[in-house]
Amino acid sequence: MKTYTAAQVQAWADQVEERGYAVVEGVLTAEELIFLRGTLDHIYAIYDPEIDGLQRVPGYHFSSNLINKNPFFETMFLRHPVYDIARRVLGEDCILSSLNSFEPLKGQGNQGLHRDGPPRPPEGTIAMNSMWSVDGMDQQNGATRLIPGSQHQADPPPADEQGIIYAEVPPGSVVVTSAHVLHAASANHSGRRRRVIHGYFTRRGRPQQTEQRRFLSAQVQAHLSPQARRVLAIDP
Ligand SMILES: O=C(O)CCC(=O)C(=O)O
Repeated sequence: MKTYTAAQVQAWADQVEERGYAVVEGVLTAEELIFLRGTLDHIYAIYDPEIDGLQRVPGYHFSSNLINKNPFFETMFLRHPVYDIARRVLGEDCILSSLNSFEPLKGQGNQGLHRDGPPRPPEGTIAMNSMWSVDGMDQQNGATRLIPGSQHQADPPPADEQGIIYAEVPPGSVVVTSAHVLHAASANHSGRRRRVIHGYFTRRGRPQQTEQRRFLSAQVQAHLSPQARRVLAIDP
């Protein structure tokens, strides 16, 4: 695993605050990408909204509650430098709100621009997404698009999408976004695979999208590390 200096981590955190996003390449190794491609396809195939809390999204492969599905996910969200960036942006005691994965299928995925929550309140950024790209993203397979700087405003999305950029990244990269920046998945024109894992972090004390203590099995909870328990807000 690559290590980064505190100054580099701070520079990414500053990018999230100032322009709404940062890109960290090379977070997942080639071996991990092979493992994740097989594992996610299995997880998509057996997804059960009754067990995992969120409805499947039509036109997408989808799974929520990933930590319950494979031990790999019990530590992935704590990985350097992504968790370190989350702590800089949201505070040392920030928590994981949810760990989901989705993939727009061919011809699908053209989401409208949105914020993952309210416009940024006066106290600052309250949540941050980390999008772990398993296949790489470009404009043909549905890359995330966003309007840099829009986290500083509360305006609705502009109809002409003026100022949009596409987060085109190689496999293994993580795109970190402020929850308050206007962004969306785009249409997967090519049908090429576009699996992404969404690790959504928020400030401690805010509700989790997946209430981890409720949705993680007793078996999984029993062998989580103390650090993972803390970041998943398992204990009151
Ligand atoms: O995967 C992406 O490109 C963004 C997904 C997203 O914004 C959402 O599902 O709300």
